[in-house]
Formats: sequence, C-alpha cells, structure tokens
Amino acid sequence: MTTSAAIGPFLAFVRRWAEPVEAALHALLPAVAEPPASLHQAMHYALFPGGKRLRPMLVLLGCQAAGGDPQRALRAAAALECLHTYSLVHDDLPCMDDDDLRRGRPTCHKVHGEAMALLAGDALLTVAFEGAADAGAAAVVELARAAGSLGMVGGQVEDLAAEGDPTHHTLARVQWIHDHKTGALITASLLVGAHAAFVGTPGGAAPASILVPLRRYGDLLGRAFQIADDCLDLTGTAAELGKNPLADVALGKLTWPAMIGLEPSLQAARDLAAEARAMVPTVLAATAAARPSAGSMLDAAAGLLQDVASYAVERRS
Ligand code: GRG
Repeated sequence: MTTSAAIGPFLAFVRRWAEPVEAALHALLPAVAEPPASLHQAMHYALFPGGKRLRPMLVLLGCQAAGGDPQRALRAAAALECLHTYSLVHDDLPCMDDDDLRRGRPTCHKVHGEAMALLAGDALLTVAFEGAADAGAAAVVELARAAGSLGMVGGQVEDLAAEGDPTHHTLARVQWIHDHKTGALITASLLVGAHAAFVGTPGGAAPASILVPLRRYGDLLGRAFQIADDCLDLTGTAAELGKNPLADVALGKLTWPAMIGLEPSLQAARDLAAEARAMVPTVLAATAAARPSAGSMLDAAAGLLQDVASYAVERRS
C-alpha cells in the first residue's frame, strides 16, 4: 500500500496482518495443482500477488472495532478479498470495461482466456461464501446482500447503463452507483469483521447497536474511497495504479470529476473522510457499551479507523 507518514498506525496494522491474510487466502483456495488445474491457475493468477488488500484489512479492523481479536476474522478476511477479486476479473472482461492491465499485470482473461476468467471469477465468488461462513450466518447474509443485485452487481448494472446514457448524468446517480458498486462491499467488510468478533457469544452475531454506526462509517468511507478512485483515474500513472489510467474518460463513465471537476471532487472526498472520522467515537462507544471488557483494544481501533479514512483519500494507488 502507498501511504504517507500521517497514516502510520494503519500502515503498521497492514504490515502486522499482511502475511496472515496471504496465508488465509492460500488456505481458503484449492491448490493450483488440484484438478481442474487450469481453473485454479486462473484463480491464483487473479489473487496473487494481489493489490492493496484493503477489504481483508477492513474485515480485521471491523473485528477489532467490535472488540474481537482480528485473528478470529482471518478466514472471513480472505473471503472478502476473493469476492472483490472476482468483481475485478469480471469487470475487466471485454463485455464489461474491457481492460488489459490489472494489478500491474495483464488481466486474467488476457492470460487465461475469456471463458476461464469468467469461471475463475465465478469460483472466487463461490469460495468467498465458504470463507465468510466462518464469521457466522449473519455475516453470510450481509455479504450476499452487499455483493448481489441490491449491492455491487446492481451498481455495476447502473454504471454500465450510465456509460451509454450521458444525458442523465447527475450527482445523485453517480453517488448511487458508488454506494452500490464499491461502497456496499467496503461496508460489508467491516460488518463481516464485526460479526466475526461475536462468534461463540450467546447471540452469535454483532448487535445492531454496533452495526448501525459501523455501517454509517463504512458508507462514508466507501464514498470517499470511490471518489478518490475516480480522481486517481485522472491523476495516477499506470505504474502507480497497476491499471490503465484515463480508462473512465475513454469509456465515458459517469464520475465525480466528470460532473464537478477534479479539485471539487477531491474536496468532496476529504469532507466525506472527515465525516467518517467523526463517526469513530460513536462506533467505539457502542462497542464499549456492548462489551465492557474490550478495553484498550478499542483505543487502537479508534486510531486505525481514523487512519484508514485518511488513507482512502490520500492514497496514490
Ligand atoms: C457479475 C458478470 C458480472 C460482473 C460483475 C460486480 C462487478 C462485475 C464489478 C464490480 C464493480 C467494480 C469493479 C467496482 C470498482 C471498485 C473498485 C474501486 C475497485 C478497485 O479496488 P482497489 O483499488 O483494488 O481496492 P486492489 O487491486 O488494490 O484490490
């Protein structure tokens, strides 16, 4: 991850958990040599070496913010990364955004063919639910809703529709697309982590008192993250992004900078990040009330939730 000195605690968290996340991904996925090897090769190609691993880190952070040991959420963290990676593989297909560069390498379909990339995406999506089950039934339901027609896939549908419909470009429409195609999975990462923190407790799932403020925080984070993504498409290089810049412009995508310009968009992202940061005490007060024993772990979680909101906007990749 590209970071700045101002986001030290989150960088330290990423460093602490990077290897366990990679190990959890390898444990969740069938081995490359397992038949059908061509499919497993394509799945591994899409997943390793990977990108920023933001969503699995958010799962671990959601677990800590709900008073749990992040170790408990590692399999669910791997699940979120599998599901996210499926969306990237499918998003890059010729019938979607038709991209040839992802995570600094040729896209999955360029190397493994369209049919295999489609199937690798399907299998990554499916195995994600096996991993999410580790965080309990509520986590599985949360992930299914975030990923499906009322979440990410629905957002992708509207994103494609807006591409061919430049007469109906409004800020409300772009925000709806962002909330669904990107924000839903970012929020779900935090909530799945929160549910993991409650596995083995009498209720077996995080209470609404924690989920409601954490969802609000996640929604703001997701919005900030996607506006920053739109801006990076204009300002980043292929080396920084690991994908082709100016792809949104080439496709005529409905984005914040296309609507209101680059600087106002960056300011909107910063404002959303500030709003997310302002939610942090409410999230942690809810956890402290539900789990009085969580104690000092929550102080660290506060710093991390603050940092990741800044990171979402200040990142260069
Ligand atoms: C169901 C056929 C079919 C296709 C689905 C759902 C979908 C295609 C695409 C999802 C939409 C999508 C790709 C949104 C973009 C979200 C986003 C900002 C991705 C980039 O995330 P990063 O920057 O990437 O975290 P890395 O590579 O770092 O993990």
